[in-house]
Amino acid sequence: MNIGIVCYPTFGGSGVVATELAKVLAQKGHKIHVLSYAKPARLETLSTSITYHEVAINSYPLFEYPPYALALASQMVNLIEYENLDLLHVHYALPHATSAYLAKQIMAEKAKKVPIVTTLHGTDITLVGSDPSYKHVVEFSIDKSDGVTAVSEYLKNETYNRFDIKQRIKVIPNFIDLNRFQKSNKSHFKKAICPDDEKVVVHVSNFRKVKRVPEVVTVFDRILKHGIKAKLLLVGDGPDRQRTEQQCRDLGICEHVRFLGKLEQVEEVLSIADLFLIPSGSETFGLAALEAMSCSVPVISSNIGGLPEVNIHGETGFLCDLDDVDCMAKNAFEVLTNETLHKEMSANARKRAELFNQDYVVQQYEEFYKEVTEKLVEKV
Ligand code: GMT
Repeated sequence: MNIGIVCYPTFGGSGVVATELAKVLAQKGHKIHVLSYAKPARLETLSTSITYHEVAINSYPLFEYPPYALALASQMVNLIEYENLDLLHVHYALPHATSAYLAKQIMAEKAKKVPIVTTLHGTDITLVGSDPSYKHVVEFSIDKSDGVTAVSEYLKNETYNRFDIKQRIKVIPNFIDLNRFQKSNKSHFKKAICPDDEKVVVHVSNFRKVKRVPEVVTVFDRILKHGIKAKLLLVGDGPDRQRTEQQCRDLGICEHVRFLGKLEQVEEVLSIADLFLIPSGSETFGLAALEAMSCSVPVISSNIGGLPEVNIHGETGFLCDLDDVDCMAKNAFEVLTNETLHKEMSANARKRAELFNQDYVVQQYEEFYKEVTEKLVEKV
């Protein structure tokens, strides 16, 4: 098929899922057109089957807020018309599903029907999308898509709870490249970071408030206070970074904490990890947890959102109530000191990650594309 994929270009989250999907679909022989306002972080490989299109947005003195959604819709029309798209798959409802609806209407005037698939990821439903300033438009645009998917059962239910949506929402979970995300020998890196063979605790996020990075540091501080020799590696960057750096200074633990910033090869850090912490306040899936699990790293997460669909309590790690740092610290101590438990959980984590194998999940997207396309043809 000739598929347009629309996404945000950001590190992590929906942008990563969309880009990885684009790459796998291209490998499977589809022609892919990726549309975004900047080149997505993981779209690094040169491929004859993937073309990247940047949304050009001109500023004008009148525009305090340049109308991105309109420029995007216009570019979608170009792609549908000149690249002869069979289907447009938008990731993150806001404003992508709305622009897609507009593009579809414009194309209908030109007597061309193109199905729109919208994948809901998270804050487009749980935070921004349900904000009164956007709600009606988001609701309408999701409902007008020809096919809607959500990355977890939790997100599907949340969407029905928060919006009046009649569309059937199909759950297609996020997926993982098991070859890329697997534990590999990084003994040089481990030696450089941990000369005394300390345990390695890792957190990866965009350091937004919702990720609760300061809680990661609080839990880590307790780990140190329990007498465990350990290092904390923080991957990513964002609004809470400075606050977290200050917290480390206040606690006097800076020498045990490394801020690694934004990294492409997260799997290299995960390869030396003994434990992954993700205490998020909201998480519709938790791709970062899945990436850790795929590298055989046990996970301690909050028991919220879609995280229990990924991390299984007592098997692949532990789930603790929101903000319960005592629970997280206690379980971290357990998993870092009980070798048998650690080994068992590491193996279970990898095994669970295998259920989210990209080969299997991407096939579900292909089948859904087919179903949605056939439904649209029947409507004619
Ligand atoms: O979590 C982020 O910072 C980005 C965000 C997004 O909407 O792009 O991620 C959401 O989508 C990811 C991919 O489907 C999920 O793994 C994350 O759990 C989800 N984030 C939240 O719900 C906060």
